[in-house]
Amino acid sequence: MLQFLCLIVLLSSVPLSSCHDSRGQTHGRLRDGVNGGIPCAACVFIVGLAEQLTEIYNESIAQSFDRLCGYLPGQELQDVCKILVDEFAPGIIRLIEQKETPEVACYGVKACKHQTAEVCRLFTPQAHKPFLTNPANRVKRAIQVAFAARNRSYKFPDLCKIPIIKQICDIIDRWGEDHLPADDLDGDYFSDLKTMRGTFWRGKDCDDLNKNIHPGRRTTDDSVFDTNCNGIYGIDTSTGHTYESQWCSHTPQMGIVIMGDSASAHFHIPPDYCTATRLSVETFQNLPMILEDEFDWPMLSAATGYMNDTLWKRDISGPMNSIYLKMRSINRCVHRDYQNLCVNGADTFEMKDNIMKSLARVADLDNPVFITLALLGNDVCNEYHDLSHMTTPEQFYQNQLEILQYLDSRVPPGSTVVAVGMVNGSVLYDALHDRIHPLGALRNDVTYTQLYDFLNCLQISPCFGWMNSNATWRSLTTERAMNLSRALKDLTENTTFKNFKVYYMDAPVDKVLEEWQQNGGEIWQLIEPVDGFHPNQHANDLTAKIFWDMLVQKYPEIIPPVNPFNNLIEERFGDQGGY
Ligand SMILES: *[C@@H]1O[C@H](CO)[C@@H](O)[C@H](O)[C@H]1NC(C)=O
Ligand SMILES: *[C@@H]1O[C@H](CO)[C@@H](O)[C@H](O)[C@H]1NC(C)=O
Ligand SMILES: *[C@@H]1O[C@H](CO)[C@@H](O)[C@H](O)[C@H]1NC(C)=O
Ligand SMILES: *[C@@H]1O[C@H](CO)[C@@H](O)[C@H](O)[C@H]1NC(C)=O
Ligand SMILES: *[C@@H]1O[C@H](CO)[C@@H](O)[C@H](O)[C@H]1NC(C)=O
Ligand SMILES: [Ca+2]
Ligand SMILES: [Ca+2]
Ligand SMILES: [Ca+2]
Repeated sequence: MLQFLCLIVLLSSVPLSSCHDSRGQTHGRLRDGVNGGIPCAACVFIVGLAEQLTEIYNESIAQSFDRLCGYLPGQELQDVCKILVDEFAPGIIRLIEQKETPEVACYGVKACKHQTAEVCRLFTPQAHKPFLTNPANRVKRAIQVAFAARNRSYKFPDLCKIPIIKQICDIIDRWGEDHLPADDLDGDYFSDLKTMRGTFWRGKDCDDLNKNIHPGRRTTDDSVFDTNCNGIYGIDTSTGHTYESQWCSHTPQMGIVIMGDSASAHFHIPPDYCTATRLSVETFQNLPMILEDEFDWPMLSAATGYMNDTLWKRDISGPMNSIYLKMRSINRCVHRDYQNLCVNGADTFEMKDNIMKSLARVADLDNPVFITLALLGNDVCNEYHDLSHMTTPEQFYQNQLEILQYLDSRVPPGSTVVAVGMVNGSVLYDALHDRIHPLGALRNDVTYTQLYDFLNCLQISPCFGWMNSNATWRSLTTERAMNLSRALKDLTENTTFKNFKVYYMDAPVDKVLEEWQQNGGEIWQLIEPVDGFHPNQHANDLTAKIFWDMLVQKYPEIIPPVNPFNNLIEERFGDQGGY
């Protein structure tokens, strides 16, 4: 359970798959970090929350741990939680009772390890002993106190060996695999289950026993059945023709594909997970679904969103619009023809080595696609404290070229690819640095700067360069990102492909911020509060509108003409079977 409360999952925006990239680096399953890495962060967040609960409910720290375990969904998970608490509680409780900070308590039980010169700290001591003395001595003493509390040293257990947690680990293992639907009987890469890369990610397979029936299939004039899953089928008895041939077959239809990273998958951790005052037995109710979707919300995303937030009000809220919905409003025949091929932590290496192969399209049988290639930051974002782990412009060019060449071999003629440049992540620090993170909501004792420094101290940040209090690093990272964008622009301007035309577009971030501010908003309101890194629901909504407007203005030839039969389709087929 330690792994799953709150912020731990922030780290899932990093590569999870185990593979060697062409820089010869191994992507570990989760980054190792230093000073205890992820277990240390998990311990600090959980002890920090538990310690806040003691104040909120006027109870002992032991009672607060019980309370936290009781909030987890399912008896089995609660039982495991109690076992883990029993393992660590003696030392932690003694240290917290002595007014030590959550960090010192976690060093005490060896969840955090003193490996580098610094002691990694998150909270400003307020209800705790201030750090007047040498922090290293505090840590040494804490280890003795914790040991004395139970006469046995502490060791972080291998959580994935615990049966109920093993199930969760298995789900997480899937995150790094082939990015295909878990349940796809006919192997056409479409499914009729929602989570696990199912219909939340790609249009529903309306016949999962026939691989020739799926969203995006070009229709023939004579099929009475719904062979492309767009909810349009049958014969118009007044004319003797199928509705599909009358209203769709001769209109230009383009499916929507987005290939990118956590930003376009719409990564979001419910803020309640990290807010002590809001934790309750209801908080983690949707956790199973959220885990199965990799903490992503593609069905609410700027690229492929089609739902509203009413089902998950507690976890996520805000308006929704998407490129898919725009395309569908132009031609209702493309209903369900969307694919969100985004993976948390994806950079150009992972895209070319693995992710791009999850595209579902048959060049000679399917309709053309509109692909947005949006690898917005991970080529410069990782946990390492240096520039050498950032992709070079030459390598970026080469990777993107390989991706485009692969797409050329896979997409039907007449397709379109829009390659989006990198974002300027400097905005994150500028907008957030002195604001309070949800973990510090009770006592205003955690700013985003403190969170960034803490994650960097553990070397587990999803983006050392931009999530950094050092301005030199932020501008070096932006400079590299802009160089990569230039390389991509250069590539798109000097290369042609057989089956699609490729366009370059700057990431619409600046325009989104501008419009939001013009309407009286502030930039921090567009950023995910828990991770301080991703665009939130409002940003997704606005991005869809602005990206679409940019396309219409800059490249109007991309936008297909409106299907004159849309109204007839709506009248006859209603919601076309929904999703
Ligand atoms: C907290 O609980 C203790 C007893 O456990 C009680 O003496 C004290 O008055 C309570 N404080 C508040 C603010 O309720
Ligand atoms: C730890 O061991 C010492 C000496 O053996 C003993 O005095 C003490 O009571 C023990 N403490 C605990 C919590 O078992
Ligand atoms: C939101 O979705 C639900 C279920 O999909 C639907 O019943 C409801 O009408 C939708 N609300 C809005 C405002 O679109
Ligand atoms: C990046 O954004 C920051 C503001 O957050 C701005 O000061 C800087 O000039 C931008 N850099 C580039 C290259 O656009
Ligand atoms: C910021 O980072 C640069 C590059 O590592 C370093 O030279 C500089 O001393 C740092 N500045 C501060 C204020 O720490
Ligand atoms: Ca299928
Ligand atoms: Ca099928
Ligand atoms: Ca159909």
